Amino acid sequence: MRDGFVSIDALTERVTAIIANAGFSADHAAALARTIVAGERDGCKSHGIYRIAGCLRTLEAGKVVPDADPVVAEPDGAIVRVDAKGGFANLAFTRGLPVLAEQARKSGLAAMVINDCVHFAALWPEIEDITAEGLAGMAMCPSYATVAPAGGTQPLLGTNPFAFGWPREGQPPYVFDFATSVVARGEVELYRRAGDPLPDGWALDADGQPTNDPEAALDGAMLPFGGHKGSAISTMIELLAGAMIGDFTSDTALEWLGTTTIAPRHGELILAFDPARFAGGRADPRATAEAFIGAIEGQGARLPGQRRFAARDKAMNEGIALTAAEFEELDRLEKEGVA
Ligand code: NDP
Ligand code: PYC
Repeated sequence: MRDGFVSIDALTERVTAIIANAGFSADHAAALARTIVAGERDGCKSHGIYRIAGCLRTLEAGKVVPDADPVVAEPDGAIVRVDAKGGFANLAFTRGLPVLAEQARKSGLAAMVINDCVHFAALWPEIEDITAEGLAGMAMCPSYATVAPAGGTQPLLGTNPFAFGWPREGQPPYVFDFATSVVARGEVELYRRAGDPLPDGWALDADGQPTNDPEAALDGAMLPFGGHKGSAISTMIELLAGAMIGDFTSDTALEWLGTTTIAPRHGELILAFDPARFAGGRADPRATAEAFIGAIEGQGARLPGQRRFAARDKAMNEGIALTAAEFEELDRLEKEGVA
């Protein structure tokens, strides 16, 4: 087998089939495949096909409901609550999105609360769904305790992703989406697989000492980005998308799951804003934003999301580049599942 290219449609078909054959309902298989293939298409390897095995292992461990039918409750004011019923978050989000968008247009601001979901995914696909509605969006969730708070040495916070998007006319939205740890845990896992040392400042070993060994980092604690600042943002996510929505924080999520080798269960908080409603007719917020974003680009700075959108364009023209090892992994998953 050699490195090569696969079309987005062909990869989507293969990933959907692998997930459905493992026992997930057609709706879940489609929602999971969409997110995983989007990760590969956009050059986000830490949340691409490498995650398929984790999804299947989570099912094998009995820690995700493969045919969960998410229920969207009648909105409670601006709050749109979706009960994921123990299934992966992706389908729950898709079900809640039209109601979230409608409520955001009605009130200017709406929040989707997803409870009891299993979560492994990047957040930018959800954010792009919100900006496609002409709305600005934010999304955040805890994870399981793998990150020490700044000044501490033991895992307590999750890698807690935080994402934001702003809609733009005639071009891709402004989107950032990052782990509040120095990098996503998936990235450390990819270093471990490649046998490469971690850069300085990413992690501590189990004794609380700085380490460059990915194995020791996975057994120890990752570090928040930006020291006390990342630590505080990560804590905010524990409070808003854990405690406030009546769901697990990262420490209780790990307690419930007992391992970091499969996907964690917790909740997610997603906010949608209608910019025109917030501006109240004072100015055109989209035009002001364009001028501001243009000024950033005018300095030669790259925008977050730009690398991803360039990777997407390339993948749409040339197909998605996979290594021989990745093709072999897909073959193996097709033939044997995670056995
Ligand atoms: P990165 O550090 O790779 O990227 C974070 C963001 O910064 C991206 O929006 C990226 O844009 C942007 N960016 C990177 N470099 C630059 C630059 N030089 N100038 C401007 N912008 C830049 O991501 P992370 O490793 O922190 O996270 C990866 C993914 O992991 C995220 O999608 C996150 O949602 C996911 N994750 C999910 C978790 C979960 O529990 N579900 C937990 C933790 C992370 P671009 O993409 O264009 O490079
Ligand atoms: O990459 O940090 C991560 C992660 C944790 C849970 C899902 N993704």
